[in-house]
Amino acid sequence: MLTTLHLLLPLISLMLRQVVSLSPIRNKNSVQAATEMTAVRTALDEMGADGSFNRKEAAWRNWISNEEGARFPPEKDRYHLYVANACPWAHRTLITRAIKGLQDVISVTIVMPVWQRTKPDDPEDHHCGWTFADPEGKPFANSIGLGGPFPASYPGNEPDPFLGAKNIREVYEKVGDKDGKYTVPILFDKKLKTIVSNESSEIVQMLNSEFNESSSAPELNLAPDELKEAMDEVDAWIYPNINNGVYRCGFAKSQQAYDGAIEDLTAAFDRLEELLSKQRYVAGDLFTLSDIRLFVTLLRFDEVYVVYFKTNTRAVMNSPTLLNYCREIYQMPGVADTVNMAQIKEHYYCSHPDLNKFSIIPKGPGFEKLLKEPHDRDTISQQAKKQKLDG
Ligand SMILES: N[C@@H](CCC(=O)N[C@@H](CS)C(=O)NCC(=O)O)C(=O)O
Ligand SMILES: *[C@@H]1O[C@H](CO)[C@@H](O)[C@H](O)[C@H]1NC(C)=O
Ligand SMILES: *[C@@H]1O[C@H](CO)[C@@H](O)[C@H](O)[C@H]1NC(C)=O
Repeated sequence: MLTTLHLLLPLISLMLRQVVSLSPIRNKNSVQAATEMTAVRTALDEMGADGSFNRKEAAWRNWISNEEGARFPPEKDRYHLYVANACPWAHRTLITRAIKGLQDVISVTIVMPVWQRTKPDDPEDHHCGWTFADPEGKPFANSIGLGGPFPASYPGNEPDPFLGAKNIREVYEKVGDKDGKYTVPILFDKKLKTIVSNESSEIVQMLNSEFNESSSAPELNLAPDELKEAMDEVDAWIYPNINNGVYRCGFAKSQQAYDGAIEDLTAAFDRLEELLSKQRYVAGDLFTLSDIRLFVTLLRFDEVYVVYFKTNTRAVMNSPTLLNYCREIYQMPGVADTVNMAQIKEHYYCSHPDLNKFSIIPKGPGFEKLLKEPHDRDTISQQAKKQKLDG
């Protein structure tokens, strides 16, 4: 009994961290939830022994900017992305980088899919997180010693090229941050050896607008002024009910919480279907960052969320409208290269043993194959063609 508890407590705290880390910034309910759950670290913890208030260093929210004298100017080959294939927020930075043709301008390291202990030599420290490939490492099991064995490296996942960090936690620690949640994506400055930003919604805006000089698609604006209002409007319901809605279903710990989340998700799914049957993209006739944000969740929906997060009231493959919408985006130049469904599945199904003790990965419907078939979205709007996304 005691041993079971010992095993469970770190898992429960891991789960709480996960829920918090995936909470939306704008959703009121989740902000409340996050406040409750981050009680471990409040302003009171920032009081020094003498009663002084020592504010913790702010989260990493710097901007790469073209402006004269900027600390982070948009130089070619200066910046790096640390990402995970599974993480939807990291994925949107990869898609934006691809669509803006910045593959030769911003380098990338992809961490391993399955979370591992980040301080394996410290028996008191149970934190699990993103780890770099270790070509000499031994295969491992999940964090309760079951499942796997998972290889310690894959081709395409590499050790940390700059700091020699073993995991993402060490990247944060090496730039002086012992405080945070150790999240991806990270936009890293190779020159100043520091983190520029760890907030994907801001990273994608920088990639969209600050690298025109080295971008192969400088004229393509993924956040055009005339659609900004429409983007904010759709993001405001898509984010809490779809992007984060799937997590609210998956990490619910009461029937009541799940029932509320699945109802919101189902209604938003139907609303999307309706919207996209009349309109080519979520914010209007032009493809925007809001579509990238939606796509990363729809891509994971049938293979992961329907099963793992119990979002089984709907499926993308049963919705011709949403399936065709996903096909169009998947087929945009460079996007398919950013999709690694094997690692998406391996991460989710194997990183939270409390949801899937033995880390068995379900076979799934073969969703990615469906995305390679022709789409019918040209029939929806003519104006969208002008944007020349189809090459
Ligand atoms: N708001 C952040 C969220 C990033 C985030 O939550 N990443 C997750 C993976 S999808 C993570 O790295 N979690 C690590 C942890 O919770 O310890 C963004 O959009 O960049
Ligand atoms: C980013 O870094 C800050 C500072 O350590 C941390 O508090 C935060 O949890 C990290 N992740 C996100 C998504 O902000
Ligand atoms: C880069 O190009 C986009 C699209 O034409 C434009 O909206 C944006 O303002 C440009 N950025 C800069 C810094 O000039």
